[in-house]
Amino acid sequence: MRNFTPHVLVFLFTSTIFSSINAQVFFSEDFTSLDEWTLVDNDGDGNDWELIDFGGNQGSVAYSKSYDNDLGVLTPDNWMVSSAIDLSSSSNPNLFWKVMAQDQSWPDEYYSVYVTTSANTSDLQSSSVSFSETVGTSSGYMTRVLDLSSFAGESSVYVAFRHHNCTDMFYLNIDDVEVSDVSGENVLVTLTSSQSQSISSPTSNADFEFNVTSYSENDLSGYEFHYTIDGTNSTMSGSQTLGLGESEAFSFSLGLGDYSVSVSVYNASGELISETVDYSLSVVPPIPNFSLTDSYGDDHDLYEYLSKGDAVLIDFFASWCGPCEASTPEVNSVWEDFGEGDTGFQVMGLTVEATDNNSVVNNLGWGGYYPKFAYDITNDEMFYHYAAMVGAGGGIPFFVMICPNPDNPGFSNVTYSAEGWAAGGTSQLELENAVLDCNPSLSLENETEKPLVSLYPNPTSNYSVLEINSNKIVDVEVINSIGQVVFEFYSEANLELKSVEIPVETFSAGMYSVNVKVGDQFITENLSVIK
Ligand SMILES: [Ca+2]
Ligand SMILES: [Ca+2]
Repeated sequence: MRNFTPHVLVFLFTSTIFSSINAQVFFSEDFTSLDEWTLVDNDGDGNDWELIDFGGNQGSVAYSKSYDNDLGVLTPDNWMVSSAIDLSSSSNPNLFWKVMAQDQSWPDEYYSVYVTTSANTSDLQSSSVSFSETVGTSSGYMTRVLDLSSFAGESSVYVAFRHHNCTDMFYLNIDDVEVSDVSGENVLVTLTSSQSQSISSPTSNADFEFNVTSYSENDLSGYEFHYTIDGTNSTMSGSQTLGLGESEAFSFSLGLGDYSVSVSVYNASGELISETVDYSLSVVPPIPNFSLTDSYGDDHDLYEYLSKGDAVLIDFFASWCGPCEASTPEVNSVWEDFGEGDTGFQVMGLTVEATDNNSVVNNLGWGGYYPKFAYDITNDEMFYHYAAMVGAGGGIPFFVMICPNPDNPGFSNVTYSAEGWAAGGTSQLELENAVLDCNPSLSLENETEKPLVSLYPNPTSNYSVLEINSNKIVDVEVINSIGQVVFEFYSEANLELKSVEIPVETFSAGMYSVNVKVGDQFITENLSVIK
């Protein structure tokens, strides 16, 4: 399974488009449409270049697939050929573009770029100006440049991107294609590290790295990198001579906190040769806090649990995920055995599927009654944060257990993680042991303290489960506010524990009495239905 909700991967990286460069532009494409391109599905499988917006700073990008989560392995030969580009008034044209493999675990996409004066793919394929590479891993989009000076003065020039010679990876993404004249001294500054980084102890620092890339007509040297952190100016001198498209990295370290940073580059004569770029940078503890409302309407705050010494298991799932369905009842069993959140162990289920709303989450029917949370961007942020922290490959279900540091919750420890789940007891036992290792005051004996009757969730809008911890005869009636019986259940003495699902989805809003007769004992619970 490849990356399924890649929103945050790109979101973490900042980029600047080429239009900031002081140069004459002959062609500029940020892929809000494919109107300027002719697409050729040369392998004929019906899959071709398309647009996608991962929600990051790149906005919409062009992508071609070598693997599809529904179709499986693909062998693309997909062409994207530009409209005619008029370079008759150009003097030193260069082609720039940005490229990234979407899934860093499956990054070996191969592609070629061809440039010629014909839009025909066979002419393009034999063009004398071309570029090919296997993309590989990267921390965000990489800038590429191709010298088109041999086309200066031509009135119809075509640029083609071809995704081919690779299979079974994921998505090849292309963005910010530009053909422009390069003249004078220009540089582009990009942040190559994440805008938000975590540190392992309160006194550590995080490094922020910037790339200065030359788009200058001649080799560039003697430049200076200027940066301002919360109003304080500093300077670092460039130590290299940069040819066109070459980069030098500059970095500085910051401790815990949020910072306003701006960066710019000056040439040897003290003239500004870049855009001044502003960033909000932050250094966060390894366990960032989050506050979310669960699908039943209850509020949860991670640091509140950690501050009172609770171990917290986060279960990342999605409604379409079969292994998540298999893990849920076993995780639920551990949650119940350790007191359903009342005795020092919390479970929080966070979906990473953008279409999983409260209704989807409440109607999974997987037998999980621990708090679950409809999709929020926070879910994705936490998923990528913890997947990166423990080196997981991006699959689900994915579990992390946070063992509390009550005095400083941000520096609590992840003591257990699992990607995937071995159903049938193996993973369940591992999880139980991990809970006990983290919180030795907990005991599986908590199970025997389970109340005779419990009703959860309550309040509810969709369903509620009544559990009766007894092997006696059980008689259940649910009565509405005007005394009508709206649901009945009867069971002979048999099972030790009876679970009765109450069909709340058929009830209207209001208060209901759940009358339970267990043997000779009568118990009444109030059920609140919210619509
Ligand atoms: Ca774009
Ligand atoms: Ca194809």
